[in-house]
Amino acid sequence: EKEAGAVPRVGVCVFLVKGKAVLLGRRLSSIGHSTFALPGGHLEFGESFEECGSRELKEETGLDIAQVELLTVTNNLFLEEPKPSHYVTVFMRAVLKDPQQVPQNLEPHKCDGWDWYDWDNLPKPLFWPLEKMVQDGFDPFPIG
Ligand code: 8DG
Ligand code: MG
Ligand code: MG
Repeated sequence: EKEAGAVPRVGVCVFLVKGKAVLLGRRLSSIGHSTFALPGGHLEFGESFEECGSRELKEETGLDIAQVELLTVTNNLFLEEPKPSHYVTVFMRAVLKDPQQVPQNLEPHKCDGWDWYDWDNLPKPLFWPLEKMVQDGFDPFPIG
């Protein structure tokens, strides 16, 4: 299925890891509504992946992140959505700059709230691109 004039967009999202937990929030955006997803958003013109991940984290959660590293990229088709979309999604990993800093829900129209979830006890339902990674055995944690 082709949409006239539609193009793939680049999403950048972040596995913000703390011990064995990651930060997730329930989406209120139309794509993936009410599913748990990583913080992240659209790559802006001229940005690096690291800059985009840091900016989106700040905008969405108020958190300052460090050690922002590229993990993997997936190709995600949302062709059945009211507005069919195609995202090349870049997954980064990062840690908190200040381990004491607490997430704030700065975009309450887009997210129900942020919380830490143990990787072995993730909430359901996950946003499907993330669910697929989990099913495939993807592990966002650093070795050791
Ligand atoms: P922006 O205006 O702040 O740039 O955009 P946003 O409203 O924050 O965008 P988003 O939907 O949160 O993220 C952009 C796209 O990235 C999203 O529509 C689809 C793709 N994406 C995935 N997996 C994930 C994920 O786990 N979290 C987020 N936030 N986006 C994801 O494929
Ligand atoms: Mg955003
Ligand atoms: Mg977002």
